[in-house]
Amino acid sequence: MKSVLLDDLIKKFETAGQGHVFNLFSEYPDDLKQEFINRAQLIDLGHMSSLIREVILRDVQEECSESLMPAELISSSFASNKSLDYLNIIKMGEEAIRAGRVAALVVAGGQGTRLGFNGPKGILPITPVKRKSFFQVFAEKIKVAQERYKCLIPWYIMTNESNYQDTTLFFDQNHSFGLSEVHFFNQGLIPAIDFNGKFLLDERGLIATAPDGHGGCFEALYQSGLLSKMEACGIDLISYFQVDNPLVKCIDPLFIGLHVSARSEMSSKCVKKLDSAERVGLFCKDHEHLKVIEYSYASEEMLTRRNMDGGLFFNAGNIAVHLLDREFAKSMGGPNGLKFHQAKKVVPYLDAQKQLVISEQLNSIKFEKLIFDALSQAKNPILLEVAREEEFSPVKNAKGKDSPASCREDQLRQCVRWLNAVNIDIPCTKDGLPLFNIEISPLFADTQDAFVAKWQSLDKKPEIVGETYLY
Ligand code: UD2
Repeated sequence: MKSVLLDDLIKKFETAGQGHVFNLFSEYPDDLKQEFINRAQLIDLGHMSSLIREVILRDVQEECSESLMPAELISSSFASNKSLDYLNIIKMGEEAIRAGRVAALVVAGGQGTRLGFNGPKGILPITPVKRKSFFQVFAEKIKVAQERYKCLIPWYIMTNESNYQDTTLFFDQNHSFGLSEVHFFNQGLIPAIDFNGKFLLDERGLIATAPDGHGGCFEALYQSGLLSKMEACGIDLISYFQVDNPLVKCIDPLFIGLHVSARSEMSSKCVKKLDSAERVGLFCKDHEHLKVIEYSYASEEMLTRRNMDGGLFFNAGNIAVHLLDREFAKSMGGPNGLKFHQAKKVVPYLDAQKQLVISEQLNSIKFEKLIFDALSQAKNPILLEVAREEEFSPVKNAKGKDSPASCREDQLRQCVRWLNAVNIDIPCTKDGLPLFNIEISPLFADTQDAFVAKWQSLDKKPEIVGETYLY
C-alpha cells in the first residue's frame, strides 16, 4: 500500500482515538501488514465512535419497560384440532410454497464457543443412528419439501469469515446433499472494544473483530445481492432458522399459511417455557408491538412473575424460528434497521509488549444485532405456539442440558411417538427412551402426519426389533 494511503488510514484511526492499533504495525511481515490494512479499511470508524460513545459515556444498559404484557399467540391446539380454518390455512401455505415464493435461511455464523467444537456447528454429527450433521438434516427436510410441492426452494446459509471455508468445503464434499440451490453469504464483522472504548488486537496482531449477530443477516443478505436474486426469481418469503436445532420444520405450510393470510411482515414460533430460568427470549407485547426480551436482559421479576393459576406470566419462549417478508428484510438491512446490543465477553488480546493476554475477567464489549428486534417494526406479526417435543431441541452446550446427547434423546423420543401413532410399541426405559437407537430420515417422513401416511401406504411394514434407520 502506498505510504500516503497508509498515512491517511493511520490519521483516520488517530482522529477516532484508535491510533494505538498501529503500534506494532511496523514489525509485521508484509502479508500481515496487507491483511491488517484490508481489515482496518472495512471498519466504519464514524459508526464505531458513536456506538462507543453510547456504550462508554452513557453505559447504556438493556432495560425492559414495565408496560409489557404477555404476547398474543395462536395456540398449538389450532394445529391439533384440524378445523376447517386450519385446513384453509394449510392450503394457503402449500400454495405459496408450490408457487416458488419460499426460500430457507439458516444462520450458522455464530462462534459456538459454549459447545467447544472446533469446526462450524452445522457439520457436527447429531442424529442417533447415521450421525448425520445438522446441515444434512436440514438439506433432507428441504429436499422433501421440494419433492412434495414440486418446486425449487433455495437455501441461504449465513456463515462468518472464519467458518466460511470449512462450511463450503463440507457442502462440496457432500455435493450439497443433492440440493441444486444452496447459497452462502458472510455476515458482517465488527470490532470488539475494551472497557475504555479502545479496539483490541487479536493474537495475530489484527484488529479484533467478531460476527455482528444473527441480526446481521439483513444487511448481509442485502450486501451479498441475494435479496435482489430472490426478487428476480419470485421469492418473497424467507423461512429463517438457527443451525443448532435439528427438529425445526424448515418449510412449514401451517406457519407460512398463517403468515400469508395475516399479511405479516415477520412471524415467529414459540414454545411454552419449561421454567423461569430457561435460557430463551420472552415474547411479550409492548403496547401494540410484538417484542422479544432476551433472557439475559429480562429482570428477575419479569422472568418469575406468575399468573393467578401459578403459571408463568411471560410463558412464550423464543425458539428463533421466523418467517420474513423479503421487502421487510431489505428494509431491516438499511440504516434504520436494527440497533446494536452490547455483551461483555472475555476476548484474548495482544498487549503493547506483543504478549497474548487471556483475561480471567470479562475484559471487552462485543456488539451484536439481534434478529428478533425487527419484530417490533413488522406489520401484522403472527406468533404461533408449537409443540416443543416436535420442533425444538437446540444444541448449545457440550454436556447436560441442550447438548448433543440431550438432542439425540429428543430425536429418539420423537421416533417412539411417531411409531406409537401407528400402533407400534417400542420397549423403552422409564424416561421414554427406546432400548435401541432409531432414526427416521426426513426422506421417509418429516412430520408425524407424514409418517403415519407413509407407514399406512407401505404394503410391507418394516420390523422394528433393534437398531433401525427408516429412509
Ligand atoms: C438464541 C436466542 C434465545 C433462544 C435460543 C433458542 C438470542 C440472543 N437468543 O440463544 O432467545 O431463541 O437461541 O435456541 O438470539 N448466530 C450467527 N451469527 C452471530 C451470532 C449467532 O449466525 O453473529 C447464530 C448462531 O450460529 C446460532 C444462533 O444464531 O445458530 C443463536 O446463537 P446465539 O448464541 O447468539 O443465541 P443463543 O443460542 O444463546
